[in-house]
Amino acid sequence: MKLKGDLYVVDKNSPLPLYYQLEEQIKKTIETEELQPGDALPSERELSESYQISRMTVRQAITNLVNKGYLFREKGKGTFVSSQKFEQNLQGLTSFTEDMKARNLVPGSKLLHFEIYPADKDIRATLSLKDEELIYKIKRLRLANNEPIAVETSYLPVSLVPGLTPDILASSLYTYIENELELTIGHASQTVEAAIVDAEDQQHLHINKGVPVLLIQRETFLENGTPLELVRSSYRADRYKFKIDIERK
Ligand code: 16G
Repeated sequence: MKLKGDLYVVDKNSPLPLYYQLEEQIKKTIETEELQPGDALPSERELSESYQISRMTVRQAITNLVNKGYLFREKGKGTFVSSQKFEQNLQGLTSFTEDMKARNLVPGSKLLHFEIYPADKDIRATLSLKDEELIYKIKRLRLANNEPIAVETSYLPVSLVPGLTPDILASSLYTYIENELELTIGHASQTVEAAIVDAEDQQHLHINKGVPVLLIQRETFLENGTPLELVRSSYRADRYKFKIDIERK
């Protein structure tokens, strides 16, 4: 990183903590694209010498920026600037495949679990199923240009979506539902909340222990109101953000 002139200065008399001042300066160099995605950050030692602050202060600033998704660390190599976060508009009922293609990224899926079993009480209630009706439980790791983005667990009634196979799930579920089964997906209700992933998903997503994710639950219905799917997904909060356009009526 080439920090220019006055950027080398932190104000030791300011009430703002030094780590925060450094954090803001590094953030500025990323936002103004002085530092580009993939660029290496100077070492902790170099930063501590240039700014005349302790390495602990530098480390604190860097850790905060890693946790906020601006930087990422690679063992033995250093700290680098992350790519921009993927932004998804919450207005449209789109599929993961459509979202990624719209950004010119190559969508990918890795099937982690595929099972057919009689729905338990909770899922039965959400999907308005009769007793003992069979459902699919599908867990997929979703990727963009081979980078893990989300872990997605979906429940769908077998009677509504017959013939689903691991092969089909390697590409788009919605394409199969709409093009092969000729069903019309109508609307969905979705919630987003912060959560901490379990150890298994943390490994799939390549994130550190304790790093928050965006937990999204979607209930999707066909045009005629029949419940189609219940999906719980953990999205990497360091790589993904959701956008909502709001209007004052
Ligand atoms: C999205 C949907 C999910 C749907 C999937 C189908 C969210 C939070 N979830 O990930 O409900 O099952 O797309 O994707 O947006 P596909 O057609 O690419 O398999």
